[in-house]
Amino acid sequence: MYRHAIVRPPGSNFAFGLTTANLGRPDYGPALNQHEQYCQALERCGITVTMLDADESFPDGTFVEDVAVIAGGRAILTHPGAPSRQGETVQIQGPLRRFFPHLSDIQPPATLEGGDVCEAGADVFIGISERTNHEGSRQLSEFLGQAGYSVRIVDIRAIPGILHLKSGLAFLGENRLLVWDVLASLRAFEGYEIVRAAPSEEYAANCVLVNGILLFAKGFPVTEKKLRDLGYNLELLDVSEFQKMDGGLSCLSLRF
Ligand code: CIR
Repeated sequence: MYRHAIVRPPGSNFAFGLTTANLGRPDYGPALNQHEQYCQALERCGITVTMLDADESFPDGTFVEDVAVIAGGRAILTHPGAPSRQGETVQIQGPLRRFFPHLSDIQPPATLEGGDVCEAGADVFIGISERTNHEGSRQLSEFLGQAGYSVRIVDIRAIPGILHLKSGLAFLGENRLLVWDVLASLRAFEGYEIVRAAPSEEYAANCVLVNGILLFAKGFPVTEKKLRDLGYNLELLDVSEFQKMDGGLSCLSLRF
């Protein structure tokens, strides 16, 4: 069960963040509204939401998931691979310390972003990506090992169009994963039941299971139906403005 989430609304310079999406410039008003809807959905899942102030110094700062990893009741600050995002870890320390007084941290030359970390029960998948390097995965594995997790590494650097591992992978509970087609047969996922996101609905793979409710992006009907047929209780959210900035449902909160 998750009880808390930390979120940060986008700042007015949100559109100046990093993106590869080619979907146009996000609109600030709708982005704020979608963020508000997202927070309300978390609350309906039984979560107490800690809302930080928007931070104009970091246009990508709304994607709080990338700056820390929380697992097994402990938290570790990351060291983002995107230089423009490295300062975000300073901004999140205070709020995180209120819940986790003893914060660990990933040390350079390691890079790691939380979007590359997918907890799946007793396993944690760590993606090696443009943002997370081997040293980052090694340091995080050590931290997770102490908490009793077993780590599986997934190298996604050759997969076109994927930013973070969780852009293409979500844990659906019950030993089940939702993945992009191109990831479906990777050895790292052996032993898991695989549900494939429909081709051309890749963005839908970034969904989040929160206390029995699957927060799922609006506009991906084929994958949505697959999941409903499997018995999931879906809550649809419009995150189109965040998609324009390569972000999605998981990126917008730190959950614990
Ligand atoms: C970035 O490129 O860093 C942001 N514009 C998007 C980060 C999305 N985060 C995530 O997938 N965990």
